[in-house]
Formats: sequence, C-alpha cells, structure tokens
Amino acid sequence: MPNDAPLTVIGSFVSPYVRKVLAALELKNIAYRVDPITPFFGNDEFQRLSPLRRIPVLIDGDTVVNDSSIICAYLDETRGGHALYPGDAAARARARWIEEYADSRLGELTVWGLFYQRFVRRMVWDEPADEERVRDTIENGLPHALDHLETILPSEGWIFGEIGVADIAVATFFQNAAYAGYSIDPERWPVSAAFVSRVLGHPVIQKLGAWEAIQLSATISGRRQALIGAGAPLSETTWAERTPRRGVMTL
Ligand SMILES: N[C@@H](CCC(=O)N[C@@H](CS)C(=O)NCC(=O)O)C(=O)O
Repeated sequence: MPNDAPLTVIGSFVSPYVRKVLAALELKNIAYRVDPITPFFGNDEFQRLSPLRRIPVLIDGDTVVNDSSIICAYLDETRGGHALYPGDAAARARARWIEEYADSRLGELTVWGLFYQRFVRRMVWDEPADEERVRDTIENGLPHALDHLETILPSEGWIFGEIGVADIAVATFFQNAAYAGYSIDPERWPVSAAFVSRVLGHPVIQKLGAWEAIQLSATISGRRQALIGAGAPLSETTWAERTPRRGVMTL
C-alpha cells in the first residue's frame, strides 16, 4: 500500500539521477524530503541501503528502492497523477530504452567524463581532473552521442506527448555537463540543443535548480545548513559521514 507520509530521497540535488527522480516526484505532486549527500560520504547504513554506494535511494515506509529508473517505474506503479512513461507497451519500451541510453552512455560521458573530473575530483578527493579524458569526451564521445540524439529527439514538445522520464533522463545529464563548462553547439546539433533547453526550462526543473544553486554555493560540510536556511525540503536524518570512501564501481 502506498504510504502518505513524505517519501525520502537520499542523494545530492546536483546528481543527474537524483534530479530525474525529484522531477518525477514534482510532476506527480508527491511530497518528499531529501538527504542531499554526495555518495562517497555515505555511512555504513547508507551502504546497507545502497550496496553499490550510489544515489539516488528512495525510502517509502518500509520499502527501499535503488536506481533512478527503478524508482521512477515504482512511482508510476504505486502513485497516480502525471504518467511518467507512455501507456502503450511499444512506446513504453522505447521510453525505457531512451532512459537506459541516457543513464548509461550520457552518464558515462557527462558525469564520469566531465562533472566527476572537473568537480568531484577537486571537491571530494583534492586531486586534479584527467584532462585527457575530458578532451576525449568533448571531441569524440559527446559528438557521437549528439549525432544520435539529433535523430531521435523532437524539434518541438516532448518525446511522447506529455513530458516524461525519457525527456528528463536525456536533458538532466546536460545540466551536469553545463556545470563542468560544456554546452551543446546549437549550430551543429540544433534539435538537441533546443530540446535540452526546453526540458531544463520546464518549471519543475527550474524549481530544483534553485536548490542546486544553493548547494553549489556551499561547502560539503555546510550544505545541509545552507539548504535548510533556504527552505529546501530536507530529511531529518542524514546518511552521511565526514570522511569519503571510494565507490564500489569504477563507472
Ligand atoms: N544507474 C544508477 C546510477 C546512479 C549513479 O551512478 N549515481 C552517481 C551519482 S551522480 C553515484 O552515486 N556515483 C557514486 C559511485 O558510482 O561510486 C541510477 O540510475 O540511479
């Protein structure tokens, strides 16, 4: 039975996967609270909830759900309101594939190839970016992906009628690319550039962007206080500890 209490999401506001889940919760008008942790700072209890030490994690009463795609599907299956996936089975399969392509390939490129290099390595590990990897991502990986996206994204509106997870899954990664200083060249990929700014301009993403800006202007240790001060919906519990640990997976 769905629980009426606010759901808890463990994960930083600037994670593209967390952004996808929070946008889904916003679209469905479901109350939630966030523990905005960077996954490397997760404590032992976080590791019990998230064996891959990854964010987001959703807690719904006694139910713990891992992985942004599984969380979004769970929300559609347990809650009414705005549909996150199309109703038709063939369209739903296509939406899930677009989401998977985004989570795996765009994640590899924009999170690990750009954002992790230029942001996380410095902030969490006090080490420099692998600039060779950044260059290869910008010169080879992203152009290849954008050539593909240019053929599947709509020049107006959303991929399947209403805005849904497929749209958000694609666009969310380009917000992190932007944080790392990359933006899509609108002359080379006009459809993708316009689509991404349409999705990122949606009121739901704009609302989350305000919390992201506050988080980005705070230190890791001052993050909770800064977000609480700004009225962000934070959980009372945190699953963070002070010392970071390396992740379980390399990608
Ligand atoms: N497939 C997962 C990927 C989640 C993911 O990779 N999250 C990143 C944060 S943006 C993370 O937790 N990284 C830590 C690590 O991999 O060690 C999902 O969709 O939730």
